[in-house]
Amino acid sequence: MSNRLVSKVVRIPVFLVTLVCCTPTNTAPPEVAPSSPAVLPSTQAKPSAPEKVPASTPIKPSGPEGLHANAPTKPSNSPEGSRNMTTVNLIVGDSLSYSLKKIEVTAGSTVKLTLTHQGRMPKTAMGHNWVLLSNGTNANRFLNTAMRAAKTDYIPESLKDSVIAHTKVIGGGESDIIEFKAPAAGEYTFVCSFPGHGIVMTGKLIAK
Ligand SMILES: [Cu+2]
Repeated sequence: MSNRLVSKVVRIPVFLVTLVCCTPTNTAPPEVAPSSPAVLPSTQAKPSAPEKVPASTPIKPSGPEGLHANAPTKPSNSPEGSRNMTTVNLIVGDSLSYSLKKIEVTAGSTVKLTLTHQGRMPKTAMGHNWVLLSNGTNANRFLNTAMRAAKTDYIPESLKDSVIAHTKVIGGGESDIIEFKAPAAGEYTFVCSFPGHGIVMTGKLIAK
């Protein structure tokens, strides 16, 4: 009996020892746990790494880089920009036509218009411009006067008040960029005032 008791007594301590052993073993994992939090701070420390290479994206970047990449994109496409600036790309070539017959802009906005001549003919033979006429202007009368105004690039001095905006005359391979304030809401006629072109080369600018 005594032996059995002893054995039990011995066994119990062994258990206890085992538990004790286990306990420290459990204690060890907690140490691992703190080490894992240490990994987290290290992640947070990543931003500090970029700080060492400051030129790259600013402080909070690494993870949310995508977000940051999007962030700068939004400002560039900010509604303010689109509201205040209308961009128009108009193409012409070795024929009597504009790529656009109708141009819509926001009334009062700033319009940036690029006229590009993709043809090969020189401007003396196939020159084009873009002339926006004010309301009430008789286009045919304007064109008849303009065709005799070669010295002023086919913009007649006497009818300057009829012109809201215009590009210069360009030939093949050339382009011209102008900026002007879109007129009040309404429909306006634009023409090419190069001799003989305006009857066909015409369209409407609609300000809304
Ligand atoms: Cu023309």
